[in-house]
Order: sequence, then C-alpha cells, then structure tokens
Amino acid sequence: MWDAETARRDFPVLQQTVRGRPLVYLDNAATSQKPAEVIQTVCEYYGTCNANVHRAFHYLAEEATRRYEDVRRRAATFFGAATPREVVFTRGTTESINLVAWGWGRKFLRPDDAIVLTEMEHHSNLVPWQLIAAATGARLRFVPVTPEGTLDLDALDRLLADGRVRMVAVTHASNVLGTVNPVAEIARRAHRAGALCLVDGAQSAPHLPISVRDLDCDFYACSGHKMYGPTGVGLLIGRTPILEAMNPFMGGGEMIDRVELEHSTWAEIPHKFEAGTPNISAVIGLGAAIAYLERADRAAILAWEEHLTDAALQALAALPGVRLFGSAPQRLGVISFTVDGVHPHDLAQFLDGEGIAIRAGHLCCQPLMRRLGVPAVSRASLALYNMPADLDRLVAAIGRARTYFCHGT
Ligand code: C6P
Repeated sequence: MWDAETARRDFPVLQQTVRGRPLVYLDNAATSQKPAEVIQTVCEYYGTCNANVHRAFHYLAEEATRRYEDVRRRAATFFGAATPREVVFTRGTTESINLVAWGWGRKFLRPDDAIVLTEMEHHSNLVPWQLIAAATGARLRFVPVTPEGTLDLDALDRLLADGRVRMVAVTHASNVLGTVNPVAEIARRAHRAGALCLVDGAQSAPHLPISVRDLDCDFYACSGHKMYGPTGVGLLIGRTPILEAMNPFMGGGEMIDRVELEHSTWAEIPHKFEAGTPNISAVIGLGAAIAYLERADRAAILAWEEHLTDAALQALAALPGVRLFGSAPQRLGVISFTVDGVHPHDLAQFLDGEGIAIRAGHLCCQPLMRRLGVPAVSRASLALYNMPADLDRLVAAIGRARTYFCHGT
C-alpha cells in the first residue's frame, strides 16, 4: 500500500501550521506542492550552472543546455513519445493548447470546418478554439455531458458523421467532475472520421500513467506545476509530421534557421516552437519532478487516491445539505460539491480559518457550471500526500460551517 505519511515528509510546505492548525492541502487540482528535491534542483541549477541554453559555447551554457535537453529526453520516455523531438516545452497546458490552435488551426482550418469540444472543457480548451474559429471561419461543436458527468459518445459520433470535423479537443480528466474520459476511444473515432485529436492532460498527467502512444492522440498538453514540478513550465507532445507541418506559434530568438529582413525560415522541431529564452530552471525542476514520480509506485498511489476519493465521497454524501457533482465510474480525486445555504466562497473562507485549503468558484469552467445549474462549487482535490485525517478534518469542518452559516452560533 502507498505510504502517504512517509511521502508527505518530502514536501516542506506541508510541514507548517496555518491559522494555528496543521495545514490540510486539498487544492491539488489547482497546483500541487513540490517535493524538497524539486526545490533543491531549481536552487542548485541557479547556484551552479545558470546560463542561457542553445546559444553560447562556454562551460555553464553547455551544462545548462545538457540538463535542459536531458529533461526533454526524460519527458519523452515518461510520456511514451516516439522521440524527444516530439516534446515541446511551453509555459503550461494553456500555452500548449494555444500553440496548437494558432500553429495548426490558423494554418489548416477553413471556413465551415468543424472543431469538436465538450461541455466539460476548462476555459483553456475552449477560448483558444473560439479565437481560432473567429479567425478562420471554422465552427465549434460540443459533445454534451450526461447527468452522471460522462461524455455522450453517441453524440460525438453524430457530430463526426458530418465529415467536416478536423479536430476533436477533449480533456482527459475533468477538473470539476473528476471524470476520466475514454480518450483513446475518442481519438480512434476522431481518426476514423479524418480528424485529429488533442488531449488536455492537465489533470491526468499528475495521476495516471500516460503513454501518448497508447492513447494514440495527436497532441497531449499538460502542466508541470500540477505534477509536483515548478510553475511556468508545461509540455506539448505532438506527432512529428504534424509538428513539422505547423506554423510557429511565436517568433523570436532560437526558433529560426535563417532570418532576412523581410522573411525567415524555421528551426527544426521542437525548437521551432520555443522562441526566446525558455524557463530553464523550471524545465530542470520538472525533470526532478518526473524523476520523483518515476521512482514512486504510481499504481499504488493511484489505488491510494481512489481509496481516499471513495471514502471522501461517502462521508460527504452522508452530510446533510451536501450535493456532489459527477458520478462517473472512472474518476480522479477531484470532488466538487455544494452545501445548501452556504456560498462556496464562504465555505472556502471558513475552511481556511481552520487551516484547510480547498478551491471554490466556477473553476474556469463557466459553461459546465451552467450545465450543472450552479454559479459555483467548492472543490477538494487530492494528491499522493493526502491522508484520511485530511478528509476527516474537511468533513468535520464542513459540518461546522453549515451550523455556523445556517443556524448561527
Ligand atoms: N485548472 C484548476 O484549479 P494551466 O493554468 O495552463 O497550468 O492549466 C490550465 C488547465 C487546463 N485544463 C484543465 C483540465 C485544467 O484543470 C487546467 C487548470 C486549475 O482547476 C486552474 S484553473
């Protein structure tokens, strides 16, 4: 069984008290905490070999470049990419999806082509496509969410049947409902209809073993900061021929082959997509986070998180006035709920007063909130260091919050 109690000692931030109580951190879907070795790796990089990458011929620059490219190789293996050339460093999932929207969509979409999204997408996988649809004349189509919080795949087939769909962009796991979508099956159906498939892996990468080869998707996007790495770095993994055919997303230093005053040619992939000085320290820190996950028993972590999720769902369902959102059979430890008579923001503030961190609001999923018929929810989300005692404190505090807000004290 996964030893969360030992693992949490690796995370310095969890060792503190907040508002006089030991911290309970349940906002992991927003960002995870970082193990000491990730923090030390970033410090050590600045203390020993800080230099710009791919530019200079001195020792520090060579060392920084070697470490930076080592992370690309490590990430390629970790995510099952065919070659490190298929791994592009970005600022995060948001930038990765924008890169595809502008680099691929702006070049290849034509008026009346269709882009299929779903009702459960994060704004990061909606707004870039809205912008591209406006720029190209392509149309947006949406797979509906069922009352259980899963995707209606028959509806996907109906959308694909019109023969105009060029891209299916779907989240692997919902940051509101926790639902894990059958993205390999969705990619298969997209390909059969002649469309590409982009998977938003922001929530799946930290928890599920990912092989882009097995998913058979064309693009996979994720963020380092949700998978125990630093902020400011993410990945876009794409298929070689598609990346090669795309336009660059941003222009600038290091993404070029030859520059004339009026025009330029581009560097090979992945450098074509990495204009300017990248977030070198964050990339190197991400390498340490991947190394941390590689050493861990990920199957045991997943089983532990599933066990905690089931226990939390049961305990919350037993509380009067609590409504839970999402009951998909395949789900992650992302638990959204409302409490009758208590606004989600008030609840989050009340819990903060007891040293418990959750998230509240529309969770960057306004269309899904409308579908669920609520303006906002509260969300507790789990990571490998959460313990049953964290959930006991959460549940007890929610009970107190309801008493406080609904009956006075
Ligand atoms: N969701 C949450 O609290 P960035 O901000 O680029 O690292 O990730 C964007 C993103 C894209 N897709 C999904 C499914 C996500 O959950 C997120 C980030 C956080 O739910 C912050 S809004």
